[in-house]
Amino acid sequence: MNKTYIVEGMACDGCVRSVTNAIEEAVPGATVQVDLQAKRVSVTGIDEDNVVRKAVEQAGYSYVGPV
Ligand SMILES: [Cu+2]
Repeated sequence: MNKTYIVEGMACDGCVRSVTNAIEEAVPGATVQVDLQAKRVSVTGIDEDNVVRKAVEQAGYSYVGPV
């Protein structure tokens, strides 16, 4: 399943990389795309929102929820 989440606290490309890496590590085979301006993180191949929430929070950002 492909889902898009709102994530707050990302300020630069480094943040984008951190969030992308955290989610891709937590969800094997997932592809992550981040729209920094829109605070949107799109994830392919995701079944569990909680996995994304944990990865985002552990990387130090604020998980708001699915769009
Ligand atoms: Cu940053």
